[in-house]
Amino acid sequence: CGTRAARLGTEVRLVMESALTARDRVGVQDFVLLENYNSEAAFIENLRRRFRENLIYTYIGSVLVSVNPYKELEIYSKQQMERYRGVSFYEISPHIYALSDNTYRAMRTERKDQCILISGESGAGKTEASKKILLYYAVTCPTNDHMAILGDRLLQSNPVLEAFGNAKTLRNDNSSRFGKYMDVQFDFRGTPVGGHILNYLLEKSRVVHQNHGERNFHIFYQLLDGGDDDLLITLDLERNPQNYRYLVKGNCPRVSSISDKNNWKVVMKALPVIGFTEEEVQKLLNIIASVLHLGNTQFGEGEEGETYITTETQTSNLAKLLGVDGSALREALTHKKLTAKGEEMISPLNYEQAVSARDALAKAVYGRTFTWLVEKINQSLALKVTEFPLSWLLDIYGFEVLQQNSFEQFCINYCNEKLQQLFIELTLRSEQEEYETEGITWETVQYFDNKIICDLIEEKHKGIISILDEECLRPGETCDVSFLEKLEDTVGSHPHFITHKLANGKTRRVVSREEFRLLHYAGEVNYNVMCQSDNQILSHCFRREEVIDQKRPEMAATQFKNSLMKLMEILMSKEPSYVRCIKPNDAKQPGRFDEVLVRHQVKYLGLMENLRVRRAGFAYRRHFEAFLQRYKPLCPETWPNWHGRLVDGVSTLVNHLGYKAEEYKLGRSKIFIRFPKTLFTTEDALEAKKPEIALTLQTSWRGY
Ligand code: AOV
Ligand code: MG
Repeated sequence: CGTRAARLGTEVRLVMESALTARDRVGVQDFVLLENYNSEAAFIENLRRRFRENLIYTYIGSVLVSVNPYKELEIYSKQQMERYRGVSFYEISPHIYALSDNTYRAMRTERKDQCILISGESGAGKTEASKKILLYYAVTCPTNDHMAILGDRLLQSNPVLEAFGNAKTLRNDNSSRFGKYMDVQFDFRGTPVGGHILNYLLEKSRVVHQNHGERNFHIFYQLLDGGDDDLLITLDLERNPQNYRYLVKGNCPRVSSISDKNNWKVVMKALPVIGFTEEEVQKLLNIIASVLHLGNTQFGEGEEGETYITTETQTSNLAKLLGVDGSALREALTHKKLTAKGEEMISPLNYEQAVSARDALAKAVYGRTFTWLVEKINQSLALKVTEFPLSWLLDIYGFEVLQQNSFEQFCINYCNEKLQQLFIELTLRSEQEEYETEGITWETVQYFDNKIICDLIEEKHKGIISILDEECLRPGETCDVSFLEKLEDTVGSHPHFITHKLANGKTRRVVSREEFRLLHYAGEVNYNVMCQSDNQILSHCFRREEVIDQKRPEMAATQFKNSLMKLMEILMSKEPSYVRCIKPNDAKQPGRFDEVLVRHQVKYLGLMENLRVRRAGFAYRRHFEAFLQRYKPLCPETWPNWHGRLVDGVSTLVNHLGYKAEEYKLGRSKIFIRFPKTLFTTEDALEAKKPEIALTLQTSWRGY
């Protein structure tokens, strides 16, 4: 009874939110209830008001919009989780837990695979959102001793993946530098019983180079700061990150918001939980150390142009750590193996080539270690039985524009284009279907479809990726120039593609001769032509590696495109839920709401269109049963129980409430209400009735 009363108290408070004064202060909790839903200014004002009150979540129908608070809020406790368990979306203030719970229940009752798509630009809060969802599942789902271990592993895999796959960038102190697609499997009781992670394109170039103000992957700094003296001696490492060439490029060894020492402890505790033996942990650390040593390997040039290693001790230690023969390693760093006419030939590398080979090796070693790490985690989460429904979670890197944008930014932004496409297709489609199945006339809404940009990138033979592939397969080092020329020939007239050349023969200043610009849905980005030699991402990260493997490469961009296509296919077959994350300011500070920045995101995320589609005439819809359950106290004929058909109950109720014909429509299973005002009046009436019905509620209120 006490809990009920508490819940009722909460309900009263929440319903209060819909009263006019509260609405003025904190805005509406669902944008569809905005009076002026066509106004972008009203939309942003609503976001701003809620943000000021620390209400970072707002709905657009079933889409959750989240604004990064950049501070810890007391809204993620276990008690909060309990509040959201089994409670319908609209009855309680918006929360990532409500979305998690709804998805979970939909999966159980409808037995359909679900997926939660989290999008937003770098630093908007995607990874934090994904962690909150996982935590919600791990804490609230029914479990037993065995499954508790799995929940623990799911949670513990996060700090490990973040240590190896995240880094401090200018936009986010804990930026994901890989895409993560995680699924959690549940059994018929709703207990999580297995999981799997797919990772996409780790930004390997970061291992050897970081922009100013950025860092390498966290794990390097964690090891140097947190590892005890004995460990560092074994690994032949010094504590100061500034001693390592791979860690000094960004000139940013410390980040005030990050404790490398504490995080190191967390990672070391997590590794055994996710199944790493002591020996494997040691191996892992050896590899991390060896990457640092590799970075410090220096070369000299002999009289005849041959290259030799000047840092001998380093190389011997390196060989020891990697468990390989010292002379073989020396040779690998200074020579290349060619196979011509079936014969193997060894030829020396010049200085630049040796430096490149060293960096390529470092990236390859790190990249493969990361893949191995994900495999290990997957083994520890693996499930034996497979027919149960799944809940998927997609957290990718957000759209980003850097000073210098190269192949990796291209892939990251392309990935975001695809997700946006999916969002457009699925929200519009499902919305349209809803009106159709309910027999309600559908009004078309104009929106920007970014398919045109996806096509520009991925179309067969004519898209940028195809052209890139062709160019990179050509022998010779001058592919950057010919790549740009070919792009101009093929896609030069595309409205979303720009180079320095203007149609009148003049030169455009905002794009240099080595760049092309894409007008993405989220903004304009200049990309370096990607085979460029000082960038070398493609030629090193992929070509050379692949050549070492003696395989003909399937080009990186195409590989990435194909894996994205597969991902989209998987996602299309699921029931999607969306979290749209917004970054309130670029300074990573709490309490700051930069309107220009927010407006830009609201625009490109298509939130206004989303809202318009959602409204398309009706602000609000609810299943007959839920509507009746909530408002039945307002009509003597439906209170305390209605025994007839649901639709008749709803009809009786709204007649009693005096709804006019133009205010609502009854579909096949739902009531559609045209104006927010109607709903607010009804909510206010319910509010006024609360004290009177409170006593009765203790026995009949189901806590909707
Ligand atoms: P991202 O995943 O969207 O960026 P994160 O989830 O890493 O962004 O969020 C960036 C930072 O914002 C976090 O490290 C937190 O400090 C803060 N933050 C985000 N959400 C919350 C929240 N709900 N409560 C408190 N602080 C939060 V990227 O991976 O860069 O695209 O690539
Ligand atoms: Mg992230």
